[in-house]
Amino acid sequence: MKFTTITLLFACVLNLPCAMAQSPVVTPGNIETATIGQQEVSLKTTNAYGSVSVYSPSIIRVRLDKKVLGADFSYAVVGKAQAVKVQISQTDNEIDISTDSLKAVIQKKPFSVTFYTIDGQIINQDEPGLTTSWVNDAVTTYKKMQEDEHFVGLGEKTGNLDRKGNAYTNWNSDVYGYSTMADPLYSTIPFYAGIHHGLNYGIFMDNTYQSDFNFGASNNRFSSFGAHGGEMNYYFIYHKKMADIIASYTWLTGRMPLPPKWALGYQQNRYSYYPEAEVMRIAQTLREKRIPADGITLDIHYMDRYQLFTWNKSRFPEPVKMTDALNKMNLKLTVIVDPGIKVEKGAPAYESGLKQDVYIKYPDGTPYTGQVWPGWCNFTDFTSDKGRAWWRNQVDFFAKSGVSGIWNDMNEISTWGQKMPDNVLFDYDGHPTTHLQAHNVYGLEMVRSSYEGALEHFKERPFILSRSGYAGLQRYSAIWTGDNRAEEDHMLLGVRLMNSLGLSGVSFTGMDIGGFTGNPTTSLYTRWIELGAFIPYYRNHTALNSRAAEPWAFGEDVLDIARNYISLRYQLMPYLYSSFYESTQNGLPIMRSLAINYTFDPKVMDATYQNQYEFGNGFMVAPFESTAAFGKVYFPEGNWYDLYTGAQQKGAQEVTIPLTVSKLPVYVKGGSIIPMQSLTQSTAELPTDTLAVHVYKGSKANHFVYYEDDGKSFGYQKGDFYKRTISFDPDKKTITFDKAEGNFKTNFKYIRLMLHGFEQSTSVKAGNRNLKLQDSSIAFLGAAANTDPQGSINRPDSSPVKTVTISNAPNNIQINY
Ligand code: NBV
Repeated sequence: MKFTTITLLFACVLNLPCAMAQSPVVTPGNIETATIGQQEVSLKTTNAYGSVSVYSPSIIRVRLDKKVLGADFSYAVVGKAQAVKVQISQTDNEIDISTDSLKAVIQKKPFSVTFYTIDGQIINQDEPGLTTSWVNDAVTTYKKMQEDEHFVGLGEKTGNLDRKGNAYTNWNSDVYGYSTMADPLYSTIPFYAGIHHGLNYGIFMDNTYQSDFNFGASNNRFSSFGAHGGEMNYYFIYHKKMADIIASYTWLTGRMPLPPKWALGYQQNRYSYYPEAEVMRIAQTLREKRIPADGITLDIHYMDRYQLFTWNKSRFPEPVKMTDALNKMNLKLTVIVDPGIKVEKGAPAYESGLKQDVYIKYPDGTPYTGQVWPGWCNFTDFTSDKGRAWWRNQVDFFAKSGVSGIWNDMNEISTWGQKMPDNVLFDYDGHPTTHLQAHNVYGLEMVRSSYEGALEHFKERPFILSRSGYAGLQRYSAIWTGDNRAEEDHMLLGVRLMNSLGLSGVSFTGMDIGGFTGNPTTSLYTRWIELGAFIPYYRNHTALNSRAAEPWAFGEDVLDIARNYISLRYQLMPYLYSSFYESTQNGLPIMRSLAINYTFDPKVMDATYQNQYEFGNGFMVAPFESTAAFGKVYFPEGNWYDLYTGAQQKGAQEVTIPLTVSKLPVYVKGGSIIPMQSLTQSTAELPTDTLAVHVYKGSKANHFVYYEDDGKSFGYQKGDFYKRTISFDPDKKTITFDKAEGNFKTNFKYIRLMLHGFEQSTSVKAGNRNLKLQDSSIAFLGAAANTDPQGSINRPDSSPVKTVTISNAPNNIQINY
């Protein structure tokens, strides 16, 4: 042993081939110098440069590179480092960095980092033997796998909710009809959370190169994250609660802006509705059949030979007239855009892009030309100011046509699923780079351009939808899960994809209801459209050659059921819109994996229950294959109510339930406050002036922030909103309506209290008046079934309630029961 070392050293001194120096794996080695600042430690190690800095009391950032750290630049991070009270001290062996909520200990020889709680529990630590290392340009950080550690997140990833035992790659890809195990899919969100010993933490690696994550995939030693180039740059987030980790992550990468209310309504798509007469037929049928709806979407056939910023004049001779007619029916039009600009001499968009030099190029200065719909195309460099400005101007074309939403497709960047050359150059906002670094942010920067263009040119709040993206995409766009299949397990996979996106900061998510490729069975379609009522973006879409998938395409029975659930969605609009508002404030998703509120309950990681989710703070949805006759549901702690019958269920129980195709299992958490309105056919239609406030008796105090505004303008940013907190306190036996904030005049003059589970109560006290409670019942699916002249196959269940109507006074109302 000794002999070998001496020989090696000797060889190195003599400048002979030196095995140690040539190790293909380079680690940082020992810390040689450490410069300690206010809240940052800059490091020089044997083989690397680094910095460990406090970003907020709960976020510590680690950067490492083999060369001197470059300029700080990110497409994802918008939160600015806060001035924080930090204590930094060092000994010969380590440097300690402490905030009020966490502590990082940097070991000097060799460099490695461990994160602790303030009371000294290890939250996360570098794997001591592996730490961070480079293989050529690829950098990876290895974390010690903690005993019984589980992992969630990473955005749009297939597989189980619990990522343990699997590895994933991020390289945005066009994956037509992907399998339920495919990886990667369309978007990249390098953020995940680890859970062990009653602790949870988040790690966001901000690196846009192809990246890899390994959560103990065929290894029993570590979890790891790394990228094929660039520096190691990660943010470590610690809070006691998962919800706060998501709040910190979305503070860092931004939150969803308040969408227009119409985007929360039902959207009818297909690839493709044309010509205009067909679009109007769909619109009229929705209204005639009393299927509430807010939007119709046009796919690629609206364009002239797939050329962007054109209308096919024979199919759509008068687009403005059409959008006017649709708008009069309270239906908004969303149109698709792809990034590829057809190379065609004389075509206005192509020529102006060329003149303004906005296309991505090869190193020899010629534009990169790839094939998509229109044939050979050039592609805008959305990572340049110039490219984005050009695109923003083009968006005026849609504003002038009366379009309300922009659907960004193929933005992975997809060139017919072919590999795009590595040597295509991008501006990367003044940090010129190749396709290798820019690929994963192309979609993000495209939707940024569409969003900013729409802000400039649309009169009202725009709706932007994307297929691809990178961390932070929620600032500009909703996302849907691409070309799924009309298969049972794909429907359930879609739920997990959206739950995972929600855990990763993206709240506004959807999937193609009914499946994009293939044809769903009648029962699958039925279950899927029911589920859609409990999905943030409710989009029915199908491929070019599949059979019709409008709610009336599967017969009268299915139409009834679809109408029931879409109508329920519209009655829930006050609850849903308030939940969206909440998400704009704290980043919490609308679809919440049980890992958010019941993080440490081991049942949540059990694959049997991994598809269950909360919808907002009050509902729990249990999706099952449409073919199953029975299903197992896990009820977490607390008490639960069957939405339809009001039947009560104690929490912390696994229960087998019978299933019917006509009903989606939905439960309400005890303590929930759920505002509802009368049925409307679109979000633009005014409901009656009574807001139904459902309160479900539970043993824990709860509150709900009710939010209302005009649903379309930016007035809310100047105070034109109506916001009030409604609280339920089981100890004091009170339901309190706080004073409303904001200048918006609420639509609701009355509040109808709907009390569930309050069997013993006969009256309430509002101010000093005693009011008698009426015994009543509510059928959540009934209202729609009753409007069906054929009668419904779905015998509406009903749930017993105690009700009383009070005036919606703008001051404090206190009610005792
Ligand atoms: O534009 C056509 C389709 C679209 O309907 C679908 O939703 C996208 O995911 N698009 C993909 C292009 C490729 C279809 C084979």
